[in-house]
Amino acid sequence: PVSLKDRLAELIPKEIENVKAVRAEHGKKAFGPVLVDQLYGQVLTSVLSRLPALIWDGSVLDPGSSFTRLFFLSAHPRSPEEGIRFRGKTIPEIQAELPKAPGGSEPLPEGLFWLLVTGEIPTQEQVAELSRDWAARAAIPEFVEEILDRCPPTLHPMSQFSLAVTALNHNSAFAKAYQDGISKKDYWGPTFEDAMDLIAKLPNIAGRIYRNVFAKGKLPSIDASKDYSHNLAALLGFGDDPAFVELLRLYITIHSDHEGGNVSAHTGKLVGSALSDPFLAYGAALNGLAGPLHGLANQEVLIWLRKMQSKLGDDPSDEAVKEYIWSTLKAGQVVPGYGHAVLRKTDPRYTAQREFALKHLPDDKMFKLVGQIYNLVPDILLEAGKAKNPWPNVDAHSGVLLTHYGLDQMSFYTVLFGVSRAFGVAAQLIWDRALGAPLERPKSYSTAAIQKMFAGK
Ligand code: FCX
Repeated sequence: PVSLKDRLAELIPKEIENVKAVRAEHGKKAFGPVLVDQLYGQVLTSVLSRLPALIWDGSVLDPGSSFTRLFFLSAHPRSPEEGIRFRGKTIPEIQAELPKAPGGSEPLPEGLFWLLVTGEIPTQEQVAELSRDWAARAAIPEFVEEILDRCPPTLHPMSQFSLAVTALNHNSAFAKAYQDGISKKDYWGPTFEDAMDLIAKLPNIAGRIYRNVFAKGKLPSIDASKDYSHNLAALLGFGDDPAFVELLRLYITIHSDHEGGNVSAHTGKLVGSALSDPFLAYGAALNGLAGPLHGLANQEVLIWLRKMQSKLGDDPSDEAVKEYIWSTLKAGQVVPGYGHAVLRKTDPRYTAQREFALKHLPDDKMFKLVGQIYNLVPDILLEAGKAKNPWPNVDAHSGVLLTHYGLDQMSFYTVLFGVSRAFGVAAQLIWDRALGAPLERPKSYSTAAIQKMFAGK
C-alpha cells in the first residue's frame, strides 16, 4: 500500500503474534541483577542505564565495551564508529538506501519515519505520499498561534515549543476516542492520527517561534508540493538555500530516534503509558529535551565555543585550547557535546555531520575549531578520569553547521532537535498502543527499607 496507515494495519497483528511467541519462549527467564549502589547512581553507572526495562524496536545503540575501549584507546586513538542502528540499519546504510529529494543526496526524514514505523525501506511514492499528507495536516489552530504570539521573546524557545505542543491536545483524536469509549485493541488508530498531526504541525510551531523571538517577519504558507524539510526551511526563512534544506534532511533523520531510554524518548513513552495523548506525551518529552545534559547541549556547545573564540581568537594553539578545556573541568562544569550515557565511541551522528561539513563547508573557521577540539578533548577527559565515554556526541557538531548557514540563534537549536525527536517518539507511541504497553511504574525504596533488608547480610 502507498498509505502508511494501511501498511501498519497489516503489520500490527503479525507483531502481536511475534511478541506473544517471544514471551511464551523466553518470558520466564531472568534478565539483569541490580546492586544497591546502583540505586543511588554510584559505581559503574546509574541503575537505569543498566537495567533492561524497555522494549522499542525502532532503534538500538551498540555501546561497544567500555573496558575494551579504554584499554585499547592509546593504541587506537580514533575508535571505530557504529553506535546506532535504525531498524537494523546504520546511518551510512540509511543515507544510501532511503529515498532522496529530486537532486538531493541526503535521506528524506519521511522515509526514516516509514522505516521506524514499519521496519521497511519505503518507495519514492510512499515517501511522496507522506510529504503530501503532512503538508495537508500542517495548519495549527488559531488559539495556538495566539498563545505563541503572546509569549514574551525572553521566554526560552523550548518552553514556547512545549506550551504549543501541549495545547494541540485540544484536538486530539485519541483523547476524544477515549472519552467516547474506544476499546483497548483499537488504541493505535487514533494514536496514529495524533502522531501524524503532531509531526505535521511542528514546522508551523517552530517557524512561528523563530519569527516571533528573532523578529524575522511574516511566515510563508506550507507548499504541498514540497517535502517536510523544505517546508521547515522555508518557514525559518532559508527555503532558497538548497544546501541548508539538505542539511535539515540529514539533521532530522539523525536526530529522530536514539533507542527508547534517552530522556526525551523515555519521557514520551512514560507519559504515553498513562494514556495521555501524543500531544501531552510529546510536550512532556520536550521539557526533558530542554535540559542541558540532553538536547540543550547543542545550545551549550555553541555558547562554549563562542566564549572560547572570544577569549583565544580565531586560530588558537592546541596548548591554549587544552588550557581552556581544563579550566571548564576545574570550574566543576561538563565539556558540552562530549560523553554519553550508553555510547562508548564517537557518536556516528557526529561523524555524519562532520562528513557533511567536509563536503559543504571545509574551510569554515568554527568547523576547524570543532575538529581541533575533537583531537584534544578525549585525552583530557580520560586524564580527568571521570567520564566513561570521552568521545563527542551529536550535539558537539550540529550548531556549527546551522551557524554556517546563518541560523546563529543558539537558543533555537534545541527546537530543531525537538522537531526531529518527534519522529522517533511518535513511532514509539503508535507501537506502544498497538502492543498494549503497560502503565510504567517503577518501584522506589526508602533508605530505611534498604538498611533493614540488608542488615546482617
Ligand atoms: N565533561 C565533564 N565531565 C563529564 C562529561 C563531560 N563531557 N561527561 C561525563 N562527565 C562526568 C559526569 O558529570 C560524572 O561526574 P560525577 O561522577 O562527578 O557525577 C562522571 O563523568 C560519570 O558520568 P558518565 O557515567 O560518564 O556519564 P552519564 O551517563 O552520567 O551522563 C552525559 C552522560 C551525556 C549526561 C554526560 O556525559 C555529560 O554531562 N555530557 C555533557 C553534556 C552533553 O553533551 N549532553 C548531550 C548528550 C546527548 F548526546 C544528548 O542527549 O543530546
